[in-house]
Amino acid sequence: MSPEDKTRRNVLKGSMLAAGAAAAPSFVLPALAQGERLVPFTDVPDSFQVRPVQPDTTHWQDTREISEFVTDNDDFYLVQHYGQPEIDNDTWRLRVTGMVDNELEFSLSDLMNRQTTERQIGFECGGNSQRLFHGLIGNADWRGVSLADILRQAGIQEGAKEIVFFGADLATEEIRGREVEKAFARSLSVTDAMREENMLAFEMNGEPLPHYHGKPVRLLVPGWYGVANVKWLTQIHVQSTRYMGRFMGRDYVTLKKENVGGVDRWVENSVTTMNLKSSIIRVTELGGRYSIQGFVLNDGTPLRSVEVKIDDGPWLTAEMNPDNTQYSWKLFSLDWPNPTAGEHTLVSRVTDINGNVQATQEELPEKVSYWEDFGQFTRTITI
Ligand SMILES: Nc1nc2c(c(=O)[nH]1)N[C@H]1C(S)=C(S)[C@@H](COP(=O)(O)O)O[C@H]1N2
Ligand SMILES: [Mo]
Repeated sequence: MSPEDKTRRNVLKGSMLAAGAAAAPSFVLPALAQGERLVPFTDVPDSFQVRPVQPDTTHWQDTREISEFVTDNDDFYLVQHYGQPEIDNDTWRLRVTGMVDNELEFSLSDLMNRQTTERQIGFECGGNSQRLFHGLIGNADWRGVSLADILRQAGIQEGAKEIVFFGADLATEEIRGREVEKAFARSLSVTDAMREENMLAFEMNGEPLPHYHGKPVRLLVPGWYGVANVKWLTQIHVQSTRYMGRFMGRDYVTLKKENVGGVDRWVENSVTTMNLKSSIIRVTELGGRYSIQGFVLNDGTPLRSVEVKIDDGPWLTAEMNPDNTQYSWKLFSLDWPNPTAGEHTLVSRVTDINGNVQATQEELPEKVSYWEDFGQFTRTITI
């Protein structure tokens, strides 16, 4: 879709909303109502651009333009490391192999004929960052089947530890001077894989899973960074050893300083559950009324509060969008009456019910890799 199309569509969304009702609730992030405008952030450089969706490339959102609780399939960010493989839904099969009592094979209709569940799941790439204004993000309604049911049907054998999920996308990687063909793959421990929330999804927002999002079936691990959600899934393999692939052991690996039993050590971890994070994404103005809006992502732990600080003022409690669900993204907004003209700083922080507070940038552990960028994000804006 060209940027022009996208703009036109947003205009359409806006005018539909304005025609529909003046009573659009302020806590949803609605498309801009008539007369409403986005207040420009001064931290977004002119060079920041959202490219249209193109084959095999990464796509991110302009988070200032998030206008729906559920992200359109075409707007939902895209990341794929080995390109986007062509798959024929009719000949596609999913196999379950390895340490199981019954090896299984499913066609797409086999899966669609099982009991299905629907779940809202929002996630971001583990490499999402302030540099992209957190645009590697999306929130959708997914339908699919329970992963745990399939694993129970296969019968995981004693001694099994890890479950590997292979995609159909392959690439030749040079590893220690040798060229080898590898598939994209990620693994979960048996315990993590058996969580009842995990699903094998074949529908996104009521449509068959789109090609770019991993058709016909992808894994979804609610509460985890996007890399766990293996697209173009073809094989689930149960084994007794750790799976050591690029996306478990070399990439999506955070290197940070941690206290290990009294000793400061540089520690590497594969990215897993999403850290507690909020970010302000847009400020709108309508007839002199200002509203500050943003999102939260985390591992699904219920939240206690989201607060916003304007300049050096107190932390103010934001209003949560009533559409939020446990694994969706969580949108919030705060009315900002009568801001003074000039430059302002805005920052948000989220606290969960266990009292964990989103860290400031300074409180984050010393970190080398850019994975897991979840510190408080200070924005600047001119009124
Ligand atoms: N088969 C396969 N699955 C994959 C990937 C990939 O490269 N190949 N990328 C992962 C990463 S890093 C992310 S962030 C999410 C992105 O999912 P989306 O493109 O549908 O937003 O897919 C994950 N699943
Ligand atoms: Mo990612």
